[in-house]
Amino acid sequence: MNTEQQMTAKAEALFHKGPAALTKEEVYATLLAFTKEALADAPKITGDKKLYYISAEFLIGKLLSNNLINLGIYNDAKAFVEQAGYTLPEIEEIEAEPSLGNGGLGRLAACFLDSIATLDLPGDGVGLNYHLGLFRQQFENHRQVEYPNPWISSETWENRTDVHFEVSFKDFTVTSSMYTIDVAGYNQKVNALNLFDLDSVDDSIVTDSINFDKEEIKKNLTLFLYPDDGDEAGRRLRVYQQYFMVSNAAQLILKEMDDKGYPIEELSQHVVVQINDTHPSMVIPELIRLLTARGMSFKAAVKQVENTCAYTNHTILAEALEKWPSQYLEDICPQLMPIIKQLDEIARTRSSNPATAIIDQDGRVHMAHMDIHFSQSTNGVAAIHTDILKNEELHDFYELYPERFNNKTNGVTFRRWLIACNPQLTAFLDRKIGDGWKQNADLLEEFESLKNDAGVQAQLQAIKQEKKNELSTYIYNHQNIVVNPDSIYDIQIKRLHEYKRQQMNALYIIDKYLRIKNGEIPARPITCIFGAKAAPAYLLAKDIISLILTLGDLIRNDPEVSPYLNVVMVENYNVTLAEKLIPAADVSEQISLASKEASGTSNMKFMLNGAVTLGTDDGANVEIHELVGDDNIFIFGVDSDTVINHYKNADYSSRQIYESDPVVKRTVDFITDPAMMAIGDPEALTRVKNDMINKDWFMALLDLHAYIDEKDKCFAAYEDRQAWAEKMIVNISKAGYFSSDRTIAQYNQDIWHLK
Ligand code: NTF
Repeated sequence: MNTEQQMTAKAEALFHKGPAALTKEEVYATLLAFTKEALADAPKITGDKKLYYISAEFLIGKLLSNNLINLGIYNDAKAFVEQAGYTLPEIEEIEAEPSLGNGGLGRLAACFLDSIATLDLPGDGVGLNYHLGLFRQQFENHRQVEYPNPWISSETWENRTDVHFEVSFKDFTVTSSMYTIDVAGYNQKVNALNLFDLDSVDDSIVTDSINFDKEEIKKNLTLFLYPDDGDEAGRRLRVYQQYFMVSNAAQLILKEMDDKGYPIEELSQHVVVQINDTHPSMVIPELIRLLTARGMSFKAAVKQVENTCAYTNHTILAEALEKWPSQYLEDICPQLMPIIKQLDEIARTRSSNPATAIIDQDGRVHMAHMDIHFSQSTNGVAAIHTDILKNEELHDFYELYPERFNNKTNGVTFRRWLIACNPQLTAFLDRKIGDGWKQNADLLEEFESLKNDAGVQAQLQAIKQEKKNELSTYIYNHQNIVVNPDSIYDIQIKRLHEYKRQQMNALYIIDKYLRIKNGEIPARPITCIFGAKAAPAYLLAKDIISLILTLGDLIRNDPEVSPYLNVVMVENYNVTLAEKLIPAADVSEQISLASKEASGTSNMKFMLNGAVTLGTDDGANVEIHELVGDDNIFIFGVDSDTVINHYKNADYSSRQIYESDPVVKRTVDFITDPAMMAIGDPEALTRVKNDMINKDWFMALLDLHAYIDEKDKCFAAYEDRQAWAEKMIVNISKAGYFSSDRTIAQYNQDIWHLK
């Protein structure tokens, strides 16, 4: 039997009917069952040394296509589905997207698992099985409203295992359960994503909103990713989650050492732990605690753990660098405090600089400091970010441990971000340059030699058009908004944060709107598309969403402007939506305030799909800029040194710019124009405007002029269709560097040393 026939047989066994009689749901259930069995039968990746990638987030997205591709049975499944009278995209609609992450950090972890397996490296993810994950976003009256997002059903990729551990909190002990999702590499071998949970967690304590009793730990521990930390109970719940995660991880590591017969004295020979940002940092004292409980001396345990762990920093934003009051730890996991105090003492013997202490004078435990002192490696996620860590944010640590600092520029898996989400472009590349690029992304470079080929240009543009049409249809079907497929698609998709400056994009739109009102008609219609969730407790971020939604409504209802300008915010932005948006983009908005975006990863996905970047010299944009050259990217704004100096000198005044620059003034003032206030939320609009004038902490007004000019230049360049196609080709051909296979090979070479 060939694979397609086996799928048919599976359907017959499950539903006692032939393919033609199957419902969509039955087709999905058949493929799920078939693929899960194939995963279970696939060889596990093994080796003498194993990686544990611990992360609070794994934003894995839907898994069906990804697994079919990596198992090499995509075409068989496609044939089976078509035999049943459906298309694969229709069947994929049925799968719920796992809600286990929030943004780039979680999506990076998912790309990494894919590449680790693809490179045949033994490495499992360890995290939590959030029942409701990140909230589902809905727009009501031009505001974001949050709802619970249940995603686990009987039809799931998860397998319950018989692995359980006891985790003791101060006042009670719980027993965990481990669920496993198989992670297939492109070589058809598998690693695992291990997600820990608690059987007593009770979804029913959450009803229609995302509020719940934060004190009832046994019932709420794994309900939500990042429970609202606006209050103390929420912050404590995060510590409960973190300790639960790392204690399970540490116990799993030691159990697997035991199972393989390795003595714990050889921990660092057989295990490497990658700490993904500071959420899993307590794995350091927890491992030390467990090793000493098994008889190892404290000194030896510290040495083993220090040699085993590595830490990745993903942000320089101070508020994201976790510092927990020691009282929280005393109240939740008091067994760690004596260890952390001893680590603090050791750290103080290594450096007398109080800035590198683990416990500060206010009794707060600095998680990143513990990571850097007690691990082998600290890495940033793009060249400029690592430089800023070394020279600014973590400079004192860099002086202490220069050899520990290294850069690992992020990457993305091309299996999901090209092969799965853009089959048209994939097939085209295969025809033009062969399919070797799927194994070796650097081979995409060969595409560049075709950049002046008029036929290639035309076909590439036709593919882009097809993806734009698909997106337009999707938006119409889901949000009832008409998007003109002949317009330029200008897309900004990422978490809503002031430093990412969606508000600056909104100011551009206002300026454009006012100019169109004034008779300045753009050469071609423009569609500005946003996708973003704001943290529920982040008021200003939610206000910015409100501003964008209001603008969209205003413009669509203005017949003078709507033929030329459209503003769409897609609801409930997630991985599935990103897979539809990115292939359809003409312009990729990457406009963070220089120095603030550690890397960004959507910039890489857009580039790979032939969009041109409009951005600041920040994060990985800097490396994209170097690779594609000035002609194939649109860069604007002040550089990171200027920004850093403004912060040091505290000399930035947005009010000064607002008062002295008439363009800025009229744009900002329009936020509370009567026409806006009449349809939007007046309080939200007023808060955004006041913040821009009085604070503007991320300097949107400073870069506004440069942004407007560069964006207009970019849209004008789009009109030279041939030159634009060349830019698309150069971007695609230079994207190979941003394959997460490259990133993972570097982690392995420099840090992990597996195989
Ligand atoms: C994010 N960090 C950064 O903001 C992005 O620039 C980067 O691309 C991703 O990490 C992945 O490295 C975070 O989400 C966090 F949590 F660190 F703030």
